[in-house]
Amino acid sequence: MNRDKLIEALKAIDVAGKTKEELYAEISAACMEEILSERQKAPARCAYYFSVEYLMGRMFYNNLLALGVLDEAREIFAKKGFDLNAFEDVEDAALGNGGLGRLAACYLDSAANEGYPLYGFGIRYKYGLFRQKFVNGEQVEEADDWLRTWGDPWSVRKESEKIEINFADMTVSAVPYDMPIYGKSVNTLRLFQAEGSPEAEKISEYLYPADDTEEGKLLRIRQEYFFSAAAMRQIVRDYGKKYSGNFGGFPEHCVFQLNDTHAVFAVAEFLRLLTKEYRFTFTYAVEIAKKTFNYTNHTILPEALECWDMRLVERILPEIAQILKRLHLYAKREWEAGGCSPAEIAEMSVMRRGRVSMANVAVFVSGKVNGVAEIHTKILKAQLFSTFYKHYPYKFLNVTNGVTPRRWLMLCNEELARFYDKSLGLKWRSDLNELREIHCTNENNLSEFAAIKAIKKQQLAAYIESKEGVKLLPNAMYVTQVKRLHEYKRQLMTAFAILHLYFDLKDGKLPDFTPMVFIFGAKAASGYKRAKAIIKFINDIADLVNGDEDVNARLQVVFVRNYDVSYAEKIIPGTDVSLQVSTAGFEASGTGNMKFMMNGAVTLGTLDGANIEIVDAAGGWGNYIFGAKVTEIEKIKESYDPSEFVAQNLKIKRVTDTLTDGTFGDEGGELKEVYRCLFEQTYNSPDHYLVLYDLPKYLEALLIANREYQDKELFARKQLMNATHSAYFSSDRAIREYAEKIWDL
Ligand code: 26Q
Repeated sequence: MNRDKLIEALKAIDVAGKTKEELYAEISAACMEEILSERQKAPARCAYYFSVEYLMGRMFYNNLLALGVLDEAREIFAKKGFDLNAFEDVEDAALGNGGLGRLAACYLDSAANEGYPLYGFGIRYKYGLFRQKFVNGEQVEEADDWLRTWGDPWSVRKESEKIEINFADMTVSAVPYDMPIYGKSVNTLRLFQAEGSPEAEKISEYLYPADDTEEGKLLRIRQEYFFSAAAMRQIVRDYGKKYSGNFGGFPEHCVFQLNDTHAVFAVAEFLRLLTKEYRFTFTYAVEIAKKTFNYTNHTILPEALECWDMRLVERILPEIAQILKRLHLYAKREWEAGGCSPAEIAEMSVMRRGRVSMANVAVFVSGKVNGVAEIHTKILKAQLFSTFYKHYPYKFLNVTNGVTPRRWLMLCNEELARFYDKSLGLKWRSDLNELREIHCTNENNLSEFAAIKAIKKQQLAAYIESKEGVKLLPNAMYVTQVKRLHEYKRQLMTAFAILHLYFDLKDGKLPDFTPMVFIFGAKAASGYKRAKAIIKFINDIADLVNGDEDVNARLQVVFVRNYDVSYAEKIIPGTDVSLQVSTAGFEASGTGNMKFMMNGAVTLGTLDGANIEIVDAAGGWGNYIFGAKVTEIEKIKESYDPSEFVAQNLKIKRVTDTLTDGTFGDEGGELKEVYRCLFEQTYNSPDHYLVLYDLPKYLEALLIANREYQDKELFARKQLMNATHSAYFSSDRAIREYAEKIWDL
């Protein structure tokens, strides 16, 4: 990359008479020209990342930062009278739902930054994750036509490299769009678009807006096969040509990472290609596959484990169905020979009761299987994959997630980054461990940090006022829960805690209460009724609280619309307390928790997922931990009876009663349904996620934090402790672990 040339090109851009859309296209094109001029020799060994989701967000600022021209470009255009912040209106590339999709994006960023050859494959959805509106407090989804206004200047269509994908009932062209990922190495994210007929185009039309399985969906199977097969054919054909069909060396040159089971059809396609097109034996093909594939698990929720009906697979992919059946028998034979019991074989089997378990295929064929936080990996070994673990202990390892400090610190919190520059020089930018040199007891550091936090809170308040029309209380603590809406994440428990505080404040019971603002952001899967009811409930609570003159100078609730990557970039730096309150054992890792930590928010949460490691790294002193632990849950459930619990605790009863006593409108009976789910035996286990059980301890933790917040210096110290001990949660560290322990790059 020729930086001087790029700067000259930027200077030469004339702003007069141009719309911001035109300028966006022109500036992006100038950057792309430099990025694409980079010629790199093909590396001897490459890693390929298979993910059905990439939540990239906006690429503009990220790319200018990576190119090292962001500050200068701001100046150049300011002089011309154009503010580059105008591009904050550019739509996110939201080709993902949440954690798993954003993780893929962070990993691409870090791999390029660290100089590892990592190539991503996925789907170029015409419509990304829906845009969320509220109508009377209820979520309404709108199509995310992300290409309409701003186009996609960061990708290049590769018409000539299109690949034909065959289904039993149609043939589809997979047209690649390549997005360069710029860093020490320039890698590529290749997204395939389905073309050919109106039927074909449907395959890449929509991202599935659920972050758990919807059963038996033909279109989902088509999507998964479509992109995995396109990627696999390209890789296998390129290799076959280069090494004249000698696949013995394939595992030395290629390594595959499956981002959850969503691309497991790539395994079947690989076996199909090697046996049908290259005429190798099935055994040979499987043995090559075993040296090449790896699998990351992101969830233990049973409803999110993909098990496809074999009749569906047979109908549209007969050859693939055949391959899966052969693999089933192949694995069975291996296990019989290895002395596994029939029960163990049934447990691990590829097919059961007419369904194919994508997770079992993935574990069987993978050299390495990893969980995404220490505790999650332990649960994989002890529960979900215990039989596999017994027979293949060497396959399993942990790689705790990470987030990219470029987007989640340097870009979203320039003020904090500049404070670090001033204190440490620039070396922390390539190694966050340097941040430990910042002394958290030094008064100067504390007051500078507190001033930065105050600025980020003001900026956030101004932004929320402009977007939502709500003026946040200026001198309050900002307490935030932003993530997908899921019962296990327990936004409902936060809602109950707020109501509890509300009633206490009304009753004059909290005399020393520091004003608190609760900020929510969350999308619910469009078919997930209970999650939608919880959104409505929180919006109704917001109306009640914010409209009540008795309390609204001390308590405020705002649920922002359409929470996405760009909104996160504003909310996270402006937060004091990060809520991470999932039921222990259910949140595989969480990654929002890491972004908050990096920006100096304290965590108030349960010992679940990566929270455990965050508290370890920052020191327990800096955070507020409460609630049932993973090791306690089973025992608690033996005797837990939510009705009895509430009968013993009338203040909690007052709160849960609001679901049914007419405090809020409930024409469709959705709140009643939430109520029944907490108390009635008809649900296999009432209050399955222990919302009520953990609520008293949650309140206690909130009130301790509220009291300690009055000591400004103490709280700033806790926050700075978190920020300066977040190096471990950089995706640079995580990607190095993948590269060393799994990919051998
Ligand atoms: C599967 C089949 C059909 C339709 C949808 C799906 C589907 C889609 C998305 C299933 C799961 C997902 C996404 C899961 C996810 O985001 N998991 C999160 O991954 C993060 C990164 O590892 C973790 O930090 C979170 O704890 C985990 O919830």
